Order: sequence, then structure tokens, then C-alpha cells
Amino acid sequence: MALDSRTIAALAEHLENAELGARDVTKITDDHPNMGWDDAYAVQDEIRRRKQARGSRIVGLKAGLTSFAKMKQMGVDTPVFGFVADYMARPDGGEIRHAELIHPKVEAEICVVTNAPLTGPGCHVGSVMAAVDFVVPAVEVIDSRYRDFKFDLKSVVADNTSSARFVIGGRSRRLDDLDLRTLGVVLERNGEIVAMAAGAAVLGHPLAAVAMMANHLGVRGQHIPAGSFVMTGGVTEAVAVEPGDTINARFQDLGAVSMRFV
Ligand code: OOG
Ligand code: MG
Repeated sequence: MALDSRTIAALAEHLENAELGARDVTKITDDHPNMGWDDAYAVQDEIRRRKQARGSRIVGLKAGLTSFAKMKQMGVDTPVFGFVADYMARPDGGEIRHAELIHPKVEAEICVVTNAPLTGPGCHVGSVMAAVDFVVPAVEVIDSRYRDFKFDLKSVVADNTSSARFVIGGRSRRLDDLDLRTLGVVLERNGEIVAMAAGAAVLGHPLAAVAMMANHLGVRGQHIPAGSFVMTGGVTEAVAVEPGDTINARFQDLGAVSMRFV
């Protein structure tokens, strides 16, 4: 680790204040060019601890930058992992207040809920298949705390991978009823199609993102517990939204997820 615990705590406070106050900040690697992956995840862990200490519950795990469209959009080449908390959840068909966020973007995600623990190293798509209880569609609202949504991987990991809001909707299905690779997703803003893709856009198979997460956690002595809600990452590039926009994400076999920004 390149950073001491005081610096990690200060960076976590800085980034969490930016989130809660909806104010953008410069990327933390500008001031800490030598920080490593461990430092970045330590800052994220400290943000998690701060939220839990305040009574928030961690209600999901997320993989990000798992589709080639997203990696290209953000100019990066490796997936990242983060979490979502209870206060970030919004109901399907509900409203999301734009003013509570900095520069939100939406992305359609294939998600799973597990019924057995997943541990790494050595976790693969087959292990994940055996542990998936059901599949459910969601839209994630990401909101990088970094100015103009410009970041590098370590900065975005420290910023809890831009987590801001999420909406679970549509209908859940058993994995056996679905082919996650060919599962089509159409993202609409104000009735107009703005992006579309199939599940294979996510690392060739969305469950590969879950396996990668289990292996990432395994290195750190952690795992994905049974009963976890896991988001596998945006299948298309993320789309910016303005107040007044209505978003509808249609998932083949899984229904639609919608929301309005006010
Ligand atoms: C990082 C978060 C990416 C996804 O699904 O790819 C993410 C970002 O692009 O701001 O959540
Ligand atoms: Mg996402």
C-alpha cells in the first residue's frame, strides 16, 4: 500500500462528501499518483464502513466496466467492483431526483440473486450457474464524482465505481429458462432507442462477471455470500439523462424497467 490509513480515511470522507453533496471533485490520482489497487479498494471499503456506521445497509454487489462498449466509452481495459446501499434503491416506474446527483447516466444490467456462497480463486461460469437462484433486470444510475466523468481505474474504484441509484424491475426468471448470452436489451430515452446489445456484450457471458467478482474477492479473503444481489455491469454504453427524461430498458424474457428523472 502506498497510502497510510489517515490518507485513506481522508480520501473516503472527501469522496463520500462529494457523493452526498452532489459536488464534483478532481480525480484523486492527480494528488496521489502512486496509489495502488489495494489503496483504491481500501478507500472504497472505508466509504462502505462510513455508510454502515450511519445505519445504511449494503444491499448489493456490482461489477462495472464489464462490457466492451463501456470499457471503450471510459477508455479502460479492466472490470471493477463495488457495492450498492439501501438508500440508492428506487422503485420501478418511480421518480429519480436529478438535482441529488451530479451528472447521472443510466445503464441496463442483467442481475442475479444467489442461493449459495461463491468463493474464489477458481470460480467460473459453471460455479456461478450452480449458485444462481434467479435472474432479474435492473437499470443502474451511475454518477461519477469526478469532473466531467473523467477518471482512471484506481480513482473510480475508490469512488465506489460511481454507484448512485438503481432500479430493479421487470420480472425474475430461473436461469434454465434463459440464454443470458443472446438475451437482448433495448434502452430507450423518451421513447427513442439510444442503445442496444445482447448479454454476451458482458465478458462473453454475464455470469463471467460474477465469477470474476468472486475471484477478486477471494484474493482479499472475502466471498459472495448466499442471497446476494449481484449486478453484472452495463451491457451497452451508459447514456446521460436530464430532468424530464423517461428511461425504459426492455429486456428479452425479463420485462422492462422504467423511471423518470425529475
Ligand atoms: C464506472 C462504473 C461502471 C458499469 O456497469 O459498467 C458500471 C463508470 O463508468 O462510471 O457501473
Ligand atoms: Mg453499472
